[in-house]
Amino acid sequence: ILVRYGANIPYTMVKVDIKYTKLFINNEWVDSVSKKTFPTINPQDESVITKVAEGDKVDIDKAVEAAVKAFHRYSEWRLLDASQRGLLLLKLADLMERDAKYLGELETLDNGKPVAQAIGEAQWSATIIRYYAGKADKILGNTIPADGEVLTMTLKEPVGVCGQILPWNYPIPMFVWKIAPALAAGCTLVIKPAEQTPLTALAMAALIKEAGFPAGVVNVVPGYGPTAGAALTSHPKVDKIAFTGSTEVGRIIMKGASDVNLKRVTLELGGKSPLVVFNDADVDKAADIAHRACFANAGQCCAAGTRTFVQSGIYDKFVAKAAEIAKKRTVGNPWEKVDQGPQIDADMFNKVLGYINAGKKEGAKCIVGGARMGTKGFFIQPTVFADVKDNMKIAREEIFGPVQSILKFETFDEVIDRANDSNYGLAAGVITNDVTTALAFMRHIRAGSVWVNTYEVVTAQTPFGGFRESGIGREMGEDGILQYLENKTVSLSLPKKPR
Ligand code: TXE
Repeated sequence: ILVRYGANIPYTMVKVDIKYTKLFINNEWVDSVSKKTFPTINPQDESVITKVAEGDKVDIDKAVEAAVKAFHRYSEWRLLDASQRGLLLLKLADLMERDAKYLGELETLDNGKPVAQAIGEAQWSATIIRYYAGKADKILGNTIPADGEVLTMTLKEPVGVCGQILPWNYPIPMFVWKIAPALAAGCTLVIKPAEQTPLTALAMAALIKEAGFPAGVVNVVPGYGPTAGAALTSHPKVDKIAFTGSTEVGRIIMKGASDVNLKRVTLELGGKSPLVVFNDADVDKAADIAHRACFANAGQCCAAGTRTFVQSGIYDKFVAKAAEIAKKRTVGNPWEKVDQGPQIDADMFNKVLGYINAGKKEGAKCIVGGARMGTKGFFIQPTVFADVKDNMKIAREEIFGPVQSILKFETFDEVIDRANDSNYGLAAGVITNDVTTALAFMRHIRAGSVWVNTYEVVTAQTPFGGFRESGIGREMGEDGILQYLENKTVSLSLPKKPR
């Protein structure tokens, strides 16, 4: 597929070579058993990019079988020294960096995000692999001074065969968040990428093979949620399921994971995160942080700060500034230097426009945007609503699009109550120059990540995940690898143990 970089990036034609469209099972590229395929759509112009093998239950069975075999106690993978697992991950990180431009371009084609951002995400993802590569041989158990004549220790062991179901909003980072800690821990994997964005997951599979991971350690089966995803979730030989996506499907996953066995479950789900701006903040800086918190990745971000609470003393000034910034946001061809590309697909496009209409109907003041952009592709104008009330749909439900809701507040306790009045609890931000306010905020807010005078600081080293219906468990950092480990307690009889 030929695409053209635009005027603001050196003007070249690039050929985005689509090398992999089959299932990746046991280090081989195979058709689905049914021979069925499904189209993946370019959100920029709604054209079919290519067709990809469509995995279903039988293909998931084959992939799980490969992963079970690769997890056998005498398998090549299980007999590797932990440090060697780390080296394989380091090699994978190098290959990702080598191919970051290609991976980013492939992502822009499939997902529609601006190409510079997509390439940056591939490069950032390599740093996450390196973090977990370093952890592979630093997984430590304890020795415990247990009562009685015993010597007791704990062994941290891989959970086993893991199913990992991915979303489409950050396909490369989400792939890496899932595989890196799991492989460092020594698990084997079956991954189902989102049906909207299967291409980079397959390109990553090719790099995993090139890096030298033994057959069956990583398997990638594209397909749909209710078929391939459900089969993976309820497979009796899968020990753990990790999922990122909607809260609605998160509930289905939890149920499925307890159908035939009792899988370990980690869920990273939706959010409706508050960003609270106090009177003492610098309005220009605050409006800028709030804008990026909300509109990054076309608003398709689970941690997006979508409820902007602004204290009454600076409310009018803030609203004017927020509108000014949103109007300047560049939206369009993702191969050019733009801030925002299209939404991912027709469903999400219609869903977001539906929320915008609901906002207007319920009486919020639409001060910027409020409509689609152009006539082709899933582009939506950056949209700002002021005077939003807590009970409006746009203040309660996850929109997952470029829509900012600004709400006014008077006092600290009032805003904490209102910010916490949500089923979600993924993230929150506060902008203030008063350290006491910041400290009190971070204590009282119910969210997995809290950012003070900044937003969306997410790194390999820091745990990420949600309170309440935003999820279960944490990814990244030390917590991330613990989710892929069992803790085995071993006690040895030790007569006459000195105490
Ligand atoms: O998510 P789904 P969708 C939120 C966001 C968005 C909404 C819907 O609010 O508007 O979810 O998006 C697989 N068994 N987020 O429909 O359906 C599916 O194939 C097993 C937040 O895209 O949850 C895909 O691989 N798997 C979010 C993955 O689940 C199933 C990122 C996510 O799809 C399944 C994306 C089933 N029954 C959307 N049904 C975040 N937390 O970052 C679907 N899937």
